Amino acid sequence: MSADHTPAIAVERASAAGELPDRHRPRFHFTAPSGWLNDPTGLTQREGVYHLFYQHNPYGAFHDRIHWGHATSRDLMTWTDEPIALAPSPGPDEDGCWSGVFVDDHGVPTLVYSGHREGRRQVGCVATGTADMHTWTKDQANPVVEAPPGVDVTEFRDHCVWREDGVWRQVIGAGIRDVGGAALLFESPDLRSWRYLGQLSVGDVTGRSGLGGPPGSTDWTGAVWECPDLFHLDSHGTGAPGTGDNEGTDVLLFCAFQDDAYHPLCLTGTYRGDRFEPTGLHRFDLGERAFYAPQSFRDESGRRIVFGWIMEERAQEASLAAGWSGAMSVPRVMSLTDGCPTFTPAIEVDARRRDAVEIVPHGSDVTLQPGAGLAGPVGDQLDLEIDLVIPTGGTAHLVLLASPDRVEQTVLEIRRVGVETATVRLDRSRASLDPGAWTVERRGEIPVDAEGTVSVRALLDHSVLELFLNGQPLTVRAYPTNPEALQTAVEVPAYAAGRPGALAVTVGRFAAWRMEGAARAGDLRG
Ligand code: DQQ
Repeated sequence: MSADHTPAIAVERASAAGELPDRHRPRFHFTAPSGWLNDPTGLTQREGVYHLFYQHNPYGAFHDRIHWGHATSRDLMTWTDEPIALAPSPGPDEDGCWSGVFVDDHGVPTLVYSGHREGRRQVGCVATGTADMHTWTKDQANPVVEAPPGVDVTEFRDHCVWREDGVWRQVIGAGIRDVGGAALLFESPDLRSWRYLGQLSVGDVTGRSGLGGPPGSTDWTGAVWECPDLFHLDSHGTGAPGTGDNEGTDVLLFCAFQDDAYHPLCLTGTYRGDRFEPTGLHRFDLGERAFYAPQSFRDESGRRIVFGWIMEERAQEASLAAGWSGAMSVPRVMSLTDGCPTFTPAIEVDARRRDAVEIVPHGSDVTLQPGAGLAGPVGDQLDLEIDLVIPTGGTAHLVLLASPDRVEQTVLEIRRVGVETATVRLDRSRASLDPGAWTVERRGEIPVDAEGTVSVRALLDHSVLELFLNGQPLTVRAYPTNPEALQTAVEVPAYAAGRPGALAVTVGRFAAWRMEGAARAGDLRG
């Protein structure tokens, strides 16, 4: 730890000691010891130890003077706080050390990140670490990469760096005026001197070319791409760009940003030479900004693991009063199903399950007629697995965080609109009586098989809801005011789209667990 970082650690430890109680704070999702957390950065696993760096303001629950927090884990769930890795200091990152990645530079732990100065465009910086990854030294050569001259760049930040054919390559997120978001490609022999190679991929701010929808739509590719992440994914596993054979797909993940857009998307296609040729565009999480700035890495077992920043969806005053803001998602394993990205919580999440309840055991189908429901467990720190069989035209509701009087409740509506398609609608209109809590609805489509099976995995962790619907994630926040808003249920509405004639739904399985808390080692809050 260099001298200019030391005061920040002192602040961090002091604040952690005086943690404020807040029942909306998640327990098994990672949060900063105190203050602000946003993007996951520098994700890696080395000699069995997972490293989670994250965008962090230790001075308060708001985005300012961003540091790199650091935590380590052997199981992806129980984290130990490490010294803050990077803090702003006079020079190209004097107002913030923004997002970036970890790379192993011939044995030297190295961070590539965006230096931020107020009122200026971000620049690429490098810091090297000691073998224990506790002390990081910013490179004298910083900034090492800047926006390329001759390109009308509106924004320029965030890095994905890999080694290919004996040289380093990286893409940096950008916006090109009147064109759209872009991933700009660079090459370097030493991580210090970078040559601009061109646009690896570029979006369409108008949405007219067929790449994504028009402005305002959930797959609009936006004016700026933040947090680009490029990798290969196939049925055998995953690897760095350029490592795949003809099987599988290359993936370019990015966050569409600016104006109405604020959502992660991913392109599938082919990375070849200096270009990425897209064949498909996919939403990365149906919850829009609730799961933002995802970053992935290949762990030592060969899995493609993704973490994302689960931002707050309540008034900022509430976060300031609580003294914390932002949670990390659970680790998600990304794979391909019929060429489309699908996600499941990493198996390590299951290790937190306690007190199993089989409300509908596997194989003993329960048919719910219109107007009927099945009560689930009571709680806000739960893991639910529910298999539904919904007939074409049928609808099921998953009710979460409901108060006994149903004044507050969060409802996921699943409608099978076609033989192989279902729509989901997350209704938060009654999620909370707190006027500062967001009520905006979330919508999307999920694939279903010919039988109409919808497998739901629901992770509830106080205000954090991470839902996986046939492998499609939907992340959302809910902050009910009633501490008894803990009820869960599966229900079939009596009316289909406001008219009689709703269809029965079969519950093939409904299992539930209480989830053990303690995202932080030694935290015994349960
Ligand atoms: N967060 C970082 C940026 C990035 C943004 C700043 C995405 O590097 O573009 O904290 O949430």
